[in-house]
Amino acid sequence: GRTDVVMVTPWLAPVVWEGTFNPNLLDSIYKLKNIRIAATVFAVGKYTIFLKNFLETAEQHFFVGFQVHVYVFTDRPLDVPQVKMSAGRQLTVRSVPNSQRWQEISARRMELIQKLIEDNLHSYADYIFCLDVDSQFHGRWGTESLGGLVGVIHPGYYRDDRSRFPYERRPESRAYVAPGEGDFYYCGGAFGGTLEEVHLLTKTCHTNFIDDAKEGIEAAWQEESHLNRYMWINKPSKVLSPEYLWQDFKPRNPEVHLVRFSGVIKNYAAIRPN
Ligand code: UD2
Repeated sequence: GRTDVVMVTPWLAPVVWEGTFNPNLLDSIYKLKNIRIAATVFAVGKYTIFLKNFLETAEQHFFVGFQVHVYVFTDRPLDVPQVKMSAGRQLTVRSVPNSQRWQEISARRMELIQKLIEDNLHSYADYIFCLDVDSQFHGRWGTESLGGLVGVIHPGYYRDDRSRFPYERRPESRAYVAPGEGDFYYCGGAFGGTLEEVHLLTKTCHTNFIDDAKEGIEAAWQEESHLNRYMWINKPSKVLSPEYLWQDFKPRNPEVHLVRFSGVIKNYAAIRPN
């Protein structure tokens, strides 16, 4: 156990930090269940440059020893690098259109993940994680992260008072979180859970994003704002600490004993379409 961090939420969901779980015990339990993990990653436009590092480090750290199916969504299928995958692991490329607005590329992920699950993903996976591509793995991300609905605490705000969380604050948006409300500020760059739970999340966030757009509103942080509203109403059954999505530009805080996955430093102006 740990005494320097919160290990359980007020609604009794575990908050996963290094030192709060026994990886060997958990792996042996899930091995017997023969679980299958899907991961989605979007690389649209110039973001294909991040794929090699993402995929190579996933091979080293993401559910090693389990059945993993990575779905790469891209408009540049020819730029998807060949990465050697271990037995039981595979990669599928899905074509998606590009867009002139990065906000749209990022937000549209919700709809495409919803569709992927509806396209009979149930025959191929039990759990799914949806991850930003401009990221890399450094340490174990495994069975300790499994749950019904899984959120990751954003590394940028977890030490702040909730009044400083960048939730959508306009009541007319369907992503609205009122002052004084909200549990954590969760990342848009990593979330997951069972197919059923992630299907409901992506469908709800997509519908709310579209309904907002019809009224000329785009939430402050696009689908991340909608995800935060969703997870305020529908509490995650497991919460992953910022070890599960750190940012390379941030020095590691002492309570973070292990960075497992992190966003790489990027030049926004050079890689985004606008
Ligand atoms: C944050 C979130 C991101 C999303 C965004 C708000 C984290 C760490 N990141 O990141 O998930 O919620 O805010 O919209 O929580 N993409 C492309 N091509 C593009 C632009 C984006 O493929 O031209 C994809 C790619 O998978 C990328 C993701 O969309 O990882 C998010 O875009 P971003 O990384 O530029 O957004 P960022 O860094 O503001």
